[in-house]
Amino acid sequence: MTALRFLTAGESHGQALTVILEGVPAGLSLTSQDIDRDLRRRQQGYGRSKRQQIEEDHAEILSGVRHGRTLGSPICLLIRNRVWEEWQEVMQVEPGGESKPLTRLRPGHADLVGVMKYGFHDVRNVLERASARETAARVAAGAVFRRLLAELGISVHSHVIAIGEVWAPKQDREPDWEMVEASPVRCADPETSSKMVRAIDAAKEAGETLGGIFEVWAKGVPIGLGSYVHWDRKLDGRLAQAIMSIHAVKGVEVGEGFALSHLMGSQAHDVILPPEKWGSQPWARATNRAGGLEGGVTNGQPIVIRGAVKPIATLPRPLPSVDLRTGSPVPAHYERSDICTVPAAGVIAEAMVCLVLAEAVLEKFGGDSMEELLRNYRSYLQDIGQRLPRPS
Ligand code: EPS
Repeated sequence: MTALRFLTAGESHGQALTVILEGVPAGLSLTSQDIDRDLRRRQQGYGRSKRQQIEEDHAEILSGVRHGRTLGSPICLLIRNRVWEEWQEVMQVEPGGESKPLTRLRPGHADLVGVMKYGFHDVRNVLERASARETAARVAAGAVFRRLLAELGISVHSHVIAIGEVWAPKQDREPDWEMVEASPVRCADPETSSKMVRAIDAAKEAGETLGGIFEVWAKGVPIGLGSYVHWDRKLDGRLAQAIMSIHAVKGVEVGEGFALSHLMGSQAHDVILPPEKWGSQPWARATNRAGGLEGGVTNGQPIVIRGAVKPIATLPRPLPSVDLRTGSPVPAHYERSDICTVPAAGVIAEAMVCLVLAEAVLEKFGGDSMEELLRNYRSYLQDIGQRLPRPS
């Protein structure tokens, strides 16, 4: 049984999204503001659709929390869809309700595979759940896991390193996270940010969409999370799956990833420094090409993991397609769409990384209460000669 899990429910234009989290220890301080902060970050980013101006995502905590502390019981969160007002008839739960079936399939979305798989005649039955709206529920869950990790001194950030053809300059240093948060595209370099904004404007003008690459950093992660023993317990594999599960992600890279494959062995690894060179970091390394993971186990360096996002499939200037009902050639369906979701995808990836890390922490250290978890954690850190880092 996994130590931690969550289950989301909800359609994009249904009444609400919900998520149930199980396995969060008792005694963690949690308020809806902790969650709303991340929900807001997910909604931002240059190139988002009008939908984000309609919604003002807010998580109502329905269970599992009392007087600002978790109880150890399942936590149920609810995020209402403001659009529901206008979609009540189309999305009516009870029998009846009027809605013209959607039949013009969008290549690249789940439309075709979904209608075939479930035997539907109306693409709306697929797109309502396949929509990336579901990620609001994931981000809400991730914010709870982020709170848990913060108690252990672990923090998780993301930034955008490419949008379309525009790349941020390569840097070995940690990005300035305040600059990232201040950028409309979540990129720390102001010049690159402006270029990315211009690229999004040009794509919009052309009726196009744009993909890109985000990078997630997890800091303060102790050495020893994950496993080198079994394939399904390797933490790099679990992180990759979690990132790959995000809508429109088509590639995942850990540390220097693909670039390592072109180097000689002597150039590709992170030399272990002698203790006199450790500074504040135990088992310090000269570089972090492995992205904080060796043998499927965290090595105490920051975890660095990237996701490649394809341009989203709902195109303002639709691709040629086929009508599901008649079989005749038609342009694909279009209502409205984001031009670029890469900044938001980074925030969603933070949530997924928080889930995987919180799960790995609970597997290793256990505990029904935060007190018990922290006691176990401190004792491990003491054993390996490391102090609990301060959250940054
Ligand atoms: C999204 C809400 C959706 C889309 C988007 C993500 O809203 P609507 O369908 O009402 O415009 O903007 O969904 C997709 C990217 C997709 O491919 O389905 C959100 O809240 O993130």
